[in-house]
Amino acid sequence: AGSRTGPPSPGVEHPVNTAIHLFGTTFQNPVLLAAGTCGFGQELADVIDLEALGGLVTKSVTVEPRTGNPAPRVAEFSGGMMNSIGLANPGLEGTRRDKLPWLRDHLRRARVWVSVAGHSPEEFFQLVEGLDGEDGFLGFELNLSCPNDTRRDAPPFALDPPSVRSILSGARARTDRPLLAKLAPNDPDPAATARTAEEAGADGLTLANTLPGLLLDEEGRPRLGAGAGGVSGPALLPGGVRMVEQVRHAVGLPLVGLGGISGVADALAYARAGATLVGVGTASFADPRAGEKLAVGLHRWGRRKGVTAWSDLVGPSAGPVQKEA
Ligand code: RRO
Repeated sequence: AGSRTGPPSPGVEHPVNTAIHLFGTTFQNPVLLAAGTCGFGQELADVIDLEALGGLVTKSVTVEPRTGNPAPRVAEFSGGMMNSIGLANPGLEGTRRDKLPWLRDHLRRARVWVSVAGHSPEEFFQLVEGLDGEDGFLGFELNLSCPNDTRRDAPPFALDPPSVRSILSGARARTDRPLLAKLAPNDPDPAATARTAEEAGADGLTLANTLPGLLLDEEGRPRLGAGAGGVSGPALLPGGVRMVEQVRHAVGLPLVGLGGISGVADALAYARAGATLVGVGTASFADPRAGEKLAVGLHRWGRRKGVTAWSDLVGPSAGPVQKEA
């Protein structure tokens, strides 16, 4: 190591630019930690290097604090896991007081999205208005697709185009920060929903949330305390990639792709389909450093393949690297 006469290190001679310029800022790499899987960052700061990430999305914040659904809140199965956390979070005031100051003081390079979830369009507006003036984050991810909201006895807003329109346009009128809309994976017409969100003022789309499901034990009892829940993990990968691919052709917005990503190949599938940023969620439960490792892995992969910029890989047209070298 360090020989001046040896071959040049490709990493030094041919750096890969994983940086992405988007939403008026720079993401140092495309890897985000998905909402609900990293708390507000602080909870994981002793375990992972948050500053090695492109960014993170906070747990969804509601107007009032919530303790969440009865235990057990998570259950594993062969294709991944299920959760019904039930929006446990410190609420608008608690987030302002206890969470955003930490993010403001500790993160310089990683970009933060605050996820917000309301039971009505008005609650979304209250959250955006109440958080907009604070420091410590880049923009909002509007969670229109939580499958576990027992207070709303209705399909998620993401499956109701008029709700998508009113939440997006109302939020748009209340903030200049970038707005992501998080859609549902069981949307029968994701292209149409995406167009609605785009027209109403979304800056990007997150595709997608967990898929509604139910696990029963041998006696027929639900394995989650709340009954049904949301499926996540490897089982979501093909559906997620397909949704990105469908939406990519319908809108011009940048997409955050997630669902079943753990390794480099998974992230590349989303990128090739059209996702500019990617999210890691369930994989972090098995290995809290999964996101960090993915960022490093993408960098190494690009270097090995001679890719100069991550943005060259983002579909729909195949980028410069189509075949194995
Ligand atoms: O808190 C939850 O149970 C939860 C939410 Br808000 C969500 O958006 N997606 C999910 O799988 N769980």
